[in-house]
Amino acid sequence: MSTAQTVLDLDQLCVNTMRTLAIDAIQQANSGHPGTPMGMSPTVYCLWQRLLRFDPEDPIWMNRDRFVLSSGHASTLLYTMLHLAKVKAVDPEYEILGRPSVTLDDLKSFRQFGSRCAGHPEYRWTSGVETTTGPLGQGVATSVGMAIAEKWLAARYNRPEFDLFGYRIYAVCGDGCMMEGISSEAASLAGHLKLDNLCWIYDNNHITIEGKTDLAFTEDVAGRFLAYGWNVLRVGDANDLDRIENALKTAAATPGRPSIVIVDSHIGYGSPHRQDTSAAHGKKKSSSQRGHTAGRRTPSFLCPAEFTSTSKPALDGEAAKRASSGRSDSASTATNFRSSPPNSIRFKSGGCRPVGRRTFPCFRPMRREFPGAMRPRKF
Ligand SMILES: Cc1ncc(C[n+]2csc(CCOP(=O)(O)OP(=O)(O)O)c2C)c(N)n1
Repeated sequence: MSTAQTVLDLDQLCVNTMRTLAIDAIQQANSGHPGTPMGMSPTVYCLWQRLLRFDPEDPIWMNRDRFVLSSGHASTLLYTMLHLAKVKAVDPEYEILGRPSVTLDDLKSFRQFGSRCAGHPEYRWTSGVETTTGPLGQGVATSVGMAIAEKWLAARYNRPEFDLFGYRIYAVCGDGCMMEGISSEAASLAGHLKLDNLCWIYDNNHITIEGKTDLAFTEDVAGRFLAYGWNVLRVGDANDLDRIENALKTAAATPGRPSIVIVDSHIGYGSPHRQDTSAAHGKKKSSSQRGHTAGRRTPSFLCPAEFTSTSKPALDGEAAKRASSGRSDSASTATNFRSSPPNSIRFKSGGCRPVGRRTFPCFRPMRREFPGAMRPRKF
């Protein structure tokens, strides 16, 4: 078998495993939203595998790309990705624990009390979740704040030859997010501020909770975003990894404007009776349908050996390689920065903190005393 063929097969295997694990988790919980994971697994996989600079071994590296799942109801899409990418867990003190963030057992306890796989993604509860999402529109709005934060950090601390910050923010959203006023306000601001570090990926499946979107939502989304000053890109087939990759790369290479990639997808893709219907949005599949979707009657929570091997990096190691090269670049940048700081910054003797107002921001973690609550630490 040629190398290209092997890569293709690994891509397909990973996408299908994301889909079947999502279905199984929802089936086991007897509740959840399978439609978007079925339709958008290829897009999310493509982003993580081919573009994202995110090292699963170090999910808190400060210059990592941020991934936001604004369609929080489709949380299994994120949990399966975190599981297959073998993202490591961190504790409330921001120490890497060595254990995976999302195990197969966590997926098996999806939507149960205390599970790492809560119904909607929760920040600081499941490592790799960058912000809590669920209320439609909230994730995309937060992503604009994140993009502003990155621009601020870069403007304040980057110097010629010392690029400490340069990460991108990706947010996956659906029709529900687009309908919310908050996403319009945030998108308008992002266009005004020319946030070219921001990319929204719009799951354009024409279906929402009540039925077809044209019951209530017929606006020209592309036209709206053009008017906001965004770079608008379109991918006509959510299963075409190369086109998705091209669009995301074009977005990353477009200066001076945020980008939106409109991906035409099929909700519940592969489900024999529910694809392209609102029934796929939030209903579990019958076990016979689950078997059909997978092309065979799979045992529950089947995870091929390619992804369970502990010695082999998940996702072909590409995401990790990209991030760890970025990490070592930024580590050496930081070292050089300290040893020979640019003229505009002076350091206290022996320390790495600049004097005067240009101190590095220090983001202390919040302590989670018990599930469901967060308390600020006393310093
Ligand atoms: C502000 C807000 N209103 C209502 C809901 C309830 N809700 C959850 S998912 C959903 C429909 C989302 O539709 P879409 O984004 O098209 O998702 P898809 O059907 O493609 O999965 C609704 C109304 C919510 N989560 N947030």
